[in-house]
Amino acid sequence: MAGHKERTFIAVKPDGVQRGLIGSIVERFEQKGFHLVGMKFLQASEELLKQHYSELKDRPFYPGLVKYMSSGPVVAMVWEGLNVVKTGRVMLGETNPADSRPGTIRGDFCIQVGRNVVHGSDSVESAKREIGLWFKPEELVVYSSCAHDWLYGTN
Ligand code: IDP
Ligand code: MG
Repeated sequence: MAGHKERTFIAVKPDGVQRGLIGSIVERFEQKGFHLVGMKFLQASEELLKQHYSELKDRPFYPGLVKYMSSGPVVAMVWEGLNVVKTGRVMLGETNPADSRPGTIRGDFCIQVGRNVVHGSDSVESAKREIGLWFKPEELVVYSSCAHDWLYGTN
Protein backbone atom coordinates (compact mmCIF):
# COMPACT_ATOMS: atom_id res chain seq x y z
CA MET A 1 0.00 0.00 0.00
CA ALA A 2 2.89 2.37 0.78
CA GLY A 3 3.89 2.31 -2.91
CA HIS A 4 0.67 4.14 -3.77
CA LYS A 5 2.06 7.13 -1.85
CA GLU A 6 5.13 7.63 -4.04
CA ARG A 7 5.34 11.23 -5.23
CA THR A 8 6.92 13.07 -8.13
CA PHE A 9 7.44 16.69 -9.06
CA ILE A 10 6.06 17.64 -12.48
CA ALA A 11 6.18 21.15 -13.95
CA VAL A 12 4.75 22.69 -17.09
CA LYS A 13 7.64 24.83 -18.29
CA PRO A 14 7.25 28.44 -19.56
CA ASP A 15 6.91 27.34 -23.20
CA GLY A 16 4.21 24.83 -22.22
CA VAL A 17 2.29 27.60 -20.45
CA GLN A 18 2.70 30.08 -23.32
CA ARG A 19 1.67 27.48 -25.89
CA GLY A 20 -1.56 26.66 -24.06
CA LEU A 21 -0.53 23.13 -23.06
CA ILE A 22 -1.30 23.26 -19.31
CA GLY A 23 -4.64 21.47 -19.68
CA SER A 24 -3.31 18.80 -22.04
CA ILE A 25 -0.39 17.97 -19.75
CA VAL A 26 -2.46 17.90 -16.56
CA GLU A 27 -5.10 15.81 -18.34
CA ARG A 28 -2.62 13.01 -19.05
CA PHE A 29 -1.71 12.62 -15.39
CA GLU A 30 -5.36 12.82 -14.34
CA GLN A 31 -6.50 10.31 -16.94
CA LYS A 32 -3.71 7.90 -16.04
CA GLY A 33 -5.12 7.82 -12.52
CA PHE A 34 -2.43 9.65 -10.59
CA HIS A 35 -3.50 11.70 -7.61
CA LEU A 36 -2.85 15.46 -7.54
CA VAL A 37 -1.60 16.62 -4.14
CA GLY A 38 -0.07 20.00 -4.96
CA MET A 39 -0.33 22.59 -7.71
CA LYS A 40 0.69 26.21 -8.11
CA PHE A 41 1.20 28.81 -10.82
CA LEU A 42 4.26 30.98 -10.37
CA GLN A 43 7.18 32.66 -12.07
CA ALA A 44 10.17 30.99 -10.43
CA SER A 45 13.24 32.97 -9.42
CA GLU A 46 16.64 32.31 -10.95
CA GLU A 47 17.79 31.37 -7.45
CA LEU A 48 15.17 28.60 -7.16
CA LEU A 49 15.97 27.32 -10.66
CA LYS A 50 19.70 27.28 -9.98
CA GLN A 51 19.00 25.03 -7.00
CA HIS A 52 16.52 22.93 -8.94
CA TYR A 53 19.06 22.30 -11.71
CA SER A 54 22.20 22.35 -9.50
CA GLU A 55 23.32 18.93 -10.82
CA LEU A 56 23.65 20.48 -14.29
CA LYS A 57 25.62 23.56 -13.24
CA ASP A 58 28.73 22.60 -15.23
CA ARG A 59 26.85 21.89 -18.46
CA PRO A 60 27.18 24.45 -21.28
CA PHE A 61 23.40 24.88 -21.55
CA TYR A 62 22.92 25.59 -17.81
CA PRO A 63 22.84 29.44 -17.98
CA GLY A 64 20.38 29.33 -20.89
CA LEU A 65 18.29 26.72 -19.07
CA VAL A 66 17.96 28.87 -15.95
CA LYS A 67 17.07 31.89 -18.12
CA TYR A 68 14.44 29.92 -20.08
CA MET A 69 12.87 28.43 -16.97
CA SER A 70 12.64 31.82 -15.22
CA SER A 71 11.41 33.67 -18.32
CA GLY A 72 7.71 33.16 -17.62
CA PRO A 73 5.25 31.39 -15.37
CA VAL A 74 5.28 27.66 -14.78
CA VAL A 75 2.78 25.23 -13.27
CA ALA A 76 4.44 23.29 -10.45
CA MET A 77 2.72 20.08 -9.39
CA VAL A 78 3.08 17.09 -7.13
CA TRP A 79 1.48 13.85 -8.31
CA GLU A 80 1.15 10.68 -6.26
CA GLY A 81 0.69 7.01 -7.14
CA LEU A 82 2.29 3.62 -7.61
CA ASN A 83 5.61 4.02 -9.51
CA VAL A 84 4.67 7.61 -10.35
CA VAL A 85 8.31 8.72 -10.73
CA LYS A 86 9.20 6.11 -13.34
CA THR A 87 5.84 6.14 -15.07
CA GLY A 88 5.87 9.95 -15.10
CA ARG A 89 9.19 9.88 -16.95
CA VAL A 90 7.77 7.40 -19.48
CA MET A 91 4.78 9.71 -19.99
CA LEU A 92 7.13 12.68 -20.57
CA GLY A 93 9.31 10.93 -23.14
CA GLU A 94 13.04 11.46 -23.65
CA THR A 95 14.84 14.69 -22.78
CA ASN A 96 15.20 15.42 -26.50
CA PRO A 97 11.77 15.57 -28.17
CA ALA A 98 13.40 14.19 -31.34
CA ASP A 99 14.01 10.91 -29.47
CA SER A 100 10.56 10.86 -27.85
CA ARG A 101 7.93 8.49 -29.15
CA PRO A 102 4.51 9.67 -30.27
CA GLY A 103 2.11 9.27 -27.36
CA THR A 104 4.54 10.86 -24.92
CA ILE A 105 4.14 14.51 -23.95
CA ARG A 106 7.44 15.58 -25.48
CA GLY A 107 6.87 13.30 -28.47
CA ASP A 108 3.52 14.92 -29.18
CA PHE A 109 3.94 18.56 -28.20
CA CYS A 110 7.44 19.84 -28.90
CA ILE A 111 10.48 19.78 -31.19
CA GLN A 112 13.59 21.18 -29.53
CA VAL A 113 15.55 19.93 -26.48
CA GLY A 114 15.86 23.47 -25.12
CA ARG A 115 12.06 23.96 -25.27
CA ASN A 116 10.70 20.61 -24.12
CA VAL A 117 7.56 21.89 -22.32
CA VAL A 118 7.61 19.75 -19.19
CA HIS A 119 9.79 18.67 -16.27
CA GLY A 120 9.58 15.42 -14.30
CA SER A 121 11.73 14.11 -11.44
CA ASP A 122 14.13 11.34 -12.49
CA SER A 123 14.23 9.36 -9.22
CA VAL A 124 12.39 9.07 -5.92
CA GLU A 125 15.31 10.87 -4.25
CA SER A 126 15.25 13.78 -6.73
CA ALA A 127 11.48 13.96 -6.35
CA LYS A 128 11.82 14.42 -2.59
CA ARG A 129 14.44 17.12 -3.06
CA GLU A 130 12.45 18.96 -5.75
CA ILE A 131 9.14 18.79 -3.87
CA GLY A 132 10.90 20.26 -0.83
CA LEU A 133 12.33 23.05 -2.96
CA TRP A 134 9.07 24.06 -4.66
CA PHE A 135 6.44 23.36 -1.98
CA LYS A 136 5.96 24.02 1.71
CA PRO A 137 4.57 20.96 3.53
CA GLU A 138 1.25 22.75 4.15
CA GLU A 139 0.81 23.33 0.40
CA LEU A 140 0.46 19.58 -0.16
CA VAL A 141 -3.10 18.42 0.34
CA VAL A 142 -3.97 15.08 1.91
CA TYR A 143 -7.35 13.77 0.75
CA SER A 144 -8.72 10.52 -0.53
CA SER A 145 -9.81 9.90 -4.10
CA CYS A 146 -13.05 8.10 -4.89
CA ALA A 147 -11.21 6.39 -7.77
CA HIS A 148 -8.44 4.87 -5.64
CA ASP A 149 -9.96 1.43 -5.08
CA TRP A 150 -10.98 1.12 -8.73
CA LEU A 151 -7.45 2.03 -9.86
CA TYR A 152 -5.65 -0.37 -7.52
CA GLY A 153 -8.21 -3.16 -7.33
CA THR A 154 -8.54 -2.86 -3.58
CA ASN A 155 -12.34 -2.90 -3.58
P1 IDP B 1 15.25 15.93 -18.20
O1 IDP B 1 14.45 17.21 -18.14
O2 IDP B 1 14.71 15.00 -19.24
O3 IDP B 1 15.42 15.28 -16.86
P2 IDP B 1 18.02 16.81 -17.95
O4 IDP B 1 19.21 16.13 -18.52
O5 IDP B 1 17.81 16.76 -16.47
O6 IDP B 1 16.72 16.30 -18.74
O7 IDP B 1 18.10 18.33 -18.41
C1 IDP B 1 17.25 19.29 -17.84
C2 IDP B 1 16.72 20.18 -18.91
O8 IDP B 1 17.80 20.88 -19.51
C3 IDP B 1 16.04 19.48 -20.09
O9 IDP B 1 14.71 19.13 -19.84
C4 IDP B 1 16.16 20.54 -21.16
O10 IDP B 1 15.18 21.57 -20.96
C5 IDP B 1 17.51 21.12 -20.87
N1 IDP B 1 18.56 20.50 -21.69
C6 IDP B 1 19.09 19.25 -21.55
N2 IDP B 1 20.01 19.01 -22.48
C7 IDP B 1 20.10 20.12 -23.23
C8 IDP B 1 20.88 20.50 -24.37
O11 IDP B 1 21.70 19.74 -24.86
N3 IDP B 1 20.67 21.76 -24.86
C9 IDP B 1 19.76 22.62 -24.32
N4 IDP B 1 19.00 22.31 -23.26
C10 IDP B 1 19.16 21.08 -22.72
MG1 MG C 1 16.41 15.95 -15.17
